[in-house]
Order: sequence, then structure tokens, then C-alpha cells
Amino acid sequence: MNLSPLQKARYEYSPKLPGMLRGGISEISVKVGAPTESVADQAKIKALFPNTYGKEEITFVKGSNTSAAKKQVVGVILSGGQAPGGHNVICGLYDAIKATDKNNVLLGFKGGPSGLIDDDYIEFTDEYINQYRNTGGFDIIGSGRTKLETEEQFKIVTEVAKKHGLTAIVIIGGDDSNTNAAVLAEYMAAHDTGVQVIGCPKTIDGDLKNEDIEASFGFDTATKTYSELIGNIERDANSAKKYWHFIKVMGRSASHVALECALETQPNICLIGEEVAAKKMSLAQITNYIADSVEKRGNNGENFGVAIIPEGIVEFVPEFSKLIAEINELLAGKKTEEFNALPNWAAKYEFIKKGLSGESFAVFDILPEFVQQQLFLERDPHGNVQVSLIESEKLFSEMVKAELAKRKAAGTYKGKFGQQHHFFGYEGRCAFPSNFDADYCYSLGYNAFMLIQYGYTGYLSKVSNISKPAEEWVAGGMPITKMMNMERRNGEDKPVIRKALVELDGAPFKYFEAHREEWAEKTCFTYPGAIQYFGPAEVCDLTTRTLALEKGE
Ligand code: FBP
Repeated sequence: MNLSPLQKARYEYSPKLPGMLRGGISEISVKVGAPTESVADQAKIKALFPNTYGKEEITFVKGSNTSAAKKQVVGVILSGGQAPGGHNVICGLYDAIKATDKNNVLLGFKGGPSGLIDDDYIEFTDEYINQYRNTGGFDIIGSGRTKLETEEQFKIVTEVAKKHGLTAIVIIGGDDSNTNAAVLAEYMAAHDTGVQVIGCPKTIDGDLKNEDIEASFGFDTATKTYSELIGNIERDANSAKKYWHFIKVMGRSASHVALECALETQPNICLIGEEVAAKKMSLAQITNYIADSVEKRGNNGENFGVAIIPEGIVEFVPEFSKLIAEINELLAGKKTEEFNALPNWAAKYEFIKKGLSGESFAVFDILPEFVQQQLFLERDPHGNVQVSLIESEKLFSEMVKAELAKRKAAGTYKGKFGQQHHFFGYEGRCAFPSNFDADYCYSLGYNAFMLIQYGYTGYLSKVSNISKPAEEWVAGGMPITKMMNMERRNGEDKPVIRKALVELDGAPFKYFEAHREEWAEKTCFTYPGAIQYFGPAEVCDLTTRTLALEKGE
């Protein structure tokens, strides 16, 4: 592998562990806390997880290691979208495994959960793993989105585990993958396989967080990368003074990524999906909100600005969700063929007009034509509109343009409106992890092995107090069932880890709310710059604004 100078330098970096995990494996002891209950639906979750429900919270402390010695053969998978630091979870896991006994083995199953089903794996060695220390990406073994959830899949995994003599499986994934980790752990326990299952909280989206998990890994680096780019764009906008930049950021339904980037860069506008839903805002209201900022700034001679749009926004606009539901219905089954056979867009438009309710057609009719067409082109394998593929940054900028034309005609708007569009997602998911993510991920992996060594299963590797220096971090584990409740999924009640959306009474949103009026009118941009790996701790080890505000710092 050809290494860049930064890659070589990052190889030299020693990730920081929480204080209690420093000083060698022989000095890590366990403190068992109180039994746990799920966050809701206790009786139902208990009935579904009879072998793994209600277990105690675990904290590691300094003391003599009392775990039983046995040969460990651990399998690990990366699941879902990439997040900076995934390689370090595996490095931390590997180092703890080998420090405990050099005859222990770590197998990496390739391409995500399907690697476990297909028995496609590599055995990690020092030489192989060293190339990936402190680097971004998931290319060490690849990732995938196959879900491990059926009895049939679990039977195959059990066979694969038996073949390799696996003692444990570590699943590095988001809320869905860790929900599946809990189900797999229960299956393995119920069938007396002796295979433990441990999860690690990953996702740039920041939506796997709760009273136990302070942040999912990757959120820090991804938002810092997007914030650097947004800051650069702000500076460009403020230099040329001729464009409004509409920037969509990844993050799925939750707006954590957008909010964190807004806290870092102080743009003129940042939409928050959760607020749009709570206030039942219409497309016209959102358009007017942005247009008001453009108008005020334009009339002050500031014909430029920056608006951040979370990728999930349109799902939160009630009238838009209703429209999507009607379109899904309109094209259900054979009706897609009928629609596709129509000769041109004019004929399709008439078909749509006839098929939608008056209310939904009125919403459809105000959309720019490219969005109208996107709604009918991009379908998922189940025939549903893929909302995340809608270019909402262009949708809002076009709607704002149309609104400004009206205001110009009425004589209230006197400025000029030039638009630029951006989508930041893939740019941040594989960045070199920040020092925070490098340390946090390495600790999560190291800690995951300590949970395995002490015999725990169905636990999420938990490292808390992470807004403080790593020395003060607290390592331990929490039963995944504690984070679960019952939710309706695909027409069935399912036990799942509760997804965290932006809390409108939480400190990060409150801070944003208190400042956004000023940011909308004046130019208050802040330029966070690139992630720094070397230099003073207050620059290099900085965590997110979201975490700092949540912790009251
Ligand atoms: P995860 O939930 O798997 O961590 O996904 C993160 C994410 O980057 C989302 O922000 C984004 O919507 C999605 O993955 C994109 O998925 P894909 O890589 O399949 O295009």
C-alpha cells in the first residue's frame, strides 16, 4: 500500500484510552452496577429477550483482572454507511485481544453482515492492521447493508461461528445494526452456542445516542469536515458577495448533522426537520422564511448568504409526506407500467392531476418541474419514492427564487439573487478521524474486548464522559435491551433501539434558536478550518459543539 505523508504520520499516533483501561490488561477489573430495564415497553421487551434482558450496567475500574483465561476467537463486521474511526475500533479490539493472549485470533468478515453469511473473512495480523491505524474509511474489510435478522440467517451464522470456533462477534453499526446485534445475542444465548455478541455505536448521523451513549462515532469528524467546507464557502460568499449557497448535508431523518454544522459556522439559515414537523410548517412557510432573510440582506446590499438544508427535511413537511404517500398509492402495483407507458410529461402530468387529491395536487403543482419528475423517476425496490434522493437544496432555492420574483414585482425586494448548490455527504464519511474519533473508536474497540473477556453478551461498548479529556473517560458496557422500545416497522410491532432526533428543548437547539435571527440578517459567519491532528489540545482534541452544549460546557 502506498502511504501518504499524513498516513505515515498518523500511524505514529497513539490513541488515548480512558484512564481505567491504561496500564495493561492485568489491571482492568469490573464493577457490576444495577440491573437495567428497557426505556419503554418493559414487559414486551423482557418477553422477547428472556436470556439477555435486565442485565447489569458494567463499568471497568482499575484493579486486578479476574476474567477467566480462555482462547478467544473473535469475528468482527462493519455494518452500514462509513463513519470515520471504524478502522480504529478494529485496531483497539485487535490490540486488546493480542495483549490478553497473543494466540487469540481476530477474524474480519468482509463486506458487512453478508460476510458472516458467506463466510468471507480474513485473519488480522500486525502487518495488515498496522496499515489502517488512525485512518478513515471502512476499506479494511468493507461494509454493507445486509440486515442480519432472520432465523435462517442466524442458523447460518451459528454454523460459520462453529466452523471457526468463534467465541464472540462484534458488530460495528448504527441503531438498526445494534438492534440486530441484540437479537443475535439473544438467539446465541437461547441456543447455548457460547458465542457472545457485542455492539459498537457507529454513525455520522448522530442519531444513535441516549442517556448511555453520549455520541456515535464518526459524527465528530464528519461534521468537522462539512463545517470546514461550509466555512470555506461562507468565506467565498463573503468575498465575492454574489451568491446564495444552498447546502444539503447528510444525516438521514435527524437534523443533528445540520445543527452541529450551523453551530460551527453560523450560517444565515439552517432548517431543522424536527422543528418543521413540530410546527407543521408548509413548503410555502419554509420558502418565506428563507426569502425573508434573502430580502433583508439584499435590501442591505448583502446579496449573498448560506443556507444549510438537512437531507431528511422534506419527510418532515406534513403536506409533502401526504403527497409522497399518495404518489406511492397512485403508482402501486400495475399502475407503474400504465404510468410509464404514457407518451410524454404532459400526459403524465394529467394522470397525476387526476390521481391525486386536490390538496396534494396543489402541493405538487408548486414544485419546480425537475422535482415533480424526480418524484416519479426515483423509486426504491419496494416501489416507494426515495425521499433522500430529492434535491431539496435545489427545491428550496427554486421556490425562494420564485417568491423573490413576486416580491420584486411588488417592490419590496431590491436585491439580486444568484444561486449555487452543494451536497455534502460522502466527502466526510471517510475522512481521517479527528483525534477525538481516533481515541474514542480505539477505546470502544479495546473496551468491546474487555466485555467479551469478562463474559458479557448483548452489550453495547460504552465509553462516557467524552466531553472531558480521555484520561477522565469512563469505560464499560450497557445491555442493548435497555435502549429498546417497541415500534411499528413494516406493519409489525418490533423491538428496536429508539432513534434520537434533535430535541427542541435541548441545549444545542436552544442555542441555535437564540442566535438564528441575528445570523439570518447579519453576516456572522465563523470559519472552523480543517481538522488539526498536531498542535495544542484545545485545537486538536476539541469535541463537537453539540456535545459541549449538551454537557452544559
Ligand atoms: P448509517 O445510518 O448506515 O450510518 O448511514 C449513514 C449515511 O451516510 C446517511 O447519512 C445517508 O443517508 C446514508 O448513509 C447514505 O447511504 P449510502 O451510502 O447507501 O448512499
